[in-house]
Amino acid sequence: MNSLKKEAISVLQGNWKDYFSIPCANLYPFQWFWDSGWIAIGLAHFDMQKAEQEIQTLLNAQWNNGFIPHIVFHTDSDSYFPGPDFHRADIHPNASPEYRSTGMTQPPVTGLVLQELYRISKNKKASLDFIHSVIDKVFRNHQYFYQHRDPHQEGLVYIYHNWESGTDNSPMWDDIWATMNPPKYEFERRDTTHVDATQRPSNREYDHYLHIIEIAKKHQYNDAKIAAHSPFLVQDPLFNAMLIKSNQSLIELYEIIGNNQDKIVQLQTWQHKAKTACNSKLFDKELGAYIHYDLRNNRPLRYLSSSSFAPLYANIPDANRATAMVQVLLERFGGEDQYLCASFDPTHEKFNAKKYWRGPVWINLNWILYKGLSQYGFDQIAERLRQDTIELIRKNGFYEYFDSRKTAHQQGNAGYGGNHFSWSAALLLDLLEYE
Ligand code: 9WN
Repeated sequence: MNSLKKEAISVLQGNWKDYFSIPCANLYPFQWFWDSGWIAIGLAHFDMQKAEQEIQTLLNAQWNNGFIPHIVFHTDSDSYFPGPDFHRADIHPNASPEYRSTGMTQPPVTGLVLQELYRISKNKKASLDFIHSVIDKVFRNHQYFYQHRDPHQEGLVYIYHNWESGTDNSPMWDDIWATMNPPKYEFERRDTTHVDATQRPSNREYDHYLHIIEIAKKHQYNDAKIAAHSPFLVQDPLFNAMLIKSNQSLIELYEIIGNNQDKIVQLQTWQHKAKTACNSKLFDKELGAYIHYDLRNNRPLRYLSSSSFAPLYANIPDANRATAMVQVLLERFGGEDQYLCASFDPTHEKFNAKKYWRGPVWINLNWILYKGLSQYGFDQIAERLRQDTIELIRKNGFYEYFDSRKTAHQQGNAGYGGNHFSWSAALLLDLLEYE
């Protein structure tokens, strides 16, 4: 077996905790929503039972309004801040009585992950039985989003916290921080005891993160009140693309299962409206890709990031638009000195090659872009993305993120954040299959 593959499997085995996986020891000691999805795809390549258990455990923590939290605190650990005592999601009337969690969510990848498990499975019947047993929970999660996160019934759902985006420290949030003036909180950061502080957000940025949670808590995490009062309310192209891709996956899986015509019709209705809205509201003609929209302050956030191209994976742009987007991707992100794909526009003054989501390459976004580009037949650039991803990991190890500048890799290690990071290992395992 390829030695990189062996190492990836051992990272995932090391992060497996009996019935779920942690993203990374010490830095992230609990179960995270979208991490679990990516991890399940990797697990499926060598242990389908664990892949299914990962998803089952996540879905067990679903609230009875369909909401799935972004962190499930299965164990006590003081190596992460903020923990359950800060989040206090239990003040929401629908919170799970059994699992402690946050009161925010993350990009809804579960639908697309179920379809990936089915694709990877060598025992389609057994996989279909599993999918059949959980698919309605995922449908209810989508129902939650369209009922509670789309106040103007546009077909686009909002996020109310940067931690819901998954791309937590992206420079576009700076425009929102500029509208806020949170108090200076007294708290003890834990992340910077595990990772060099220059690779993580600043304390002042954390004040903003905590303040939004305090406002949500003041309103018992009530969605309508959050929509009315949260200073952060954003329609995110990555988040909506994951929901749209997952809608499509649910449609196709329900078709295989049969007898679910009502749900298929509902999903198709959401799908049509969502794709149309994405194309009309979130596409920036001048920049040539999809951007975020600040719903609180009614303005587009006109920045290019790796999220700008995620709609390719959900088949949102038509072929002409997709071709033009690929040009933009190559011009801005694809210089000869760059590994694909920086998380933020490398030609922009706010680009920071080392800091969290302000520039470095993340493996999950590369996987999303690889899949999206392949679907449209852009095989050459898709293959470059795949090779870049493999090379970054081969050179540095299974880091959380990587410097996009090729020169940085000539001077030693240029992998940043946590090491032995689960989704880097999981999605590499999947990418290796396309050789
Ligand atoms: C907050 C677990 C998570 C990822 C996010 C990533 C980082 C957490 C943090 O780690 O966020 O959720 O404390 O920085 O930005 O995408 O899910 O790996």
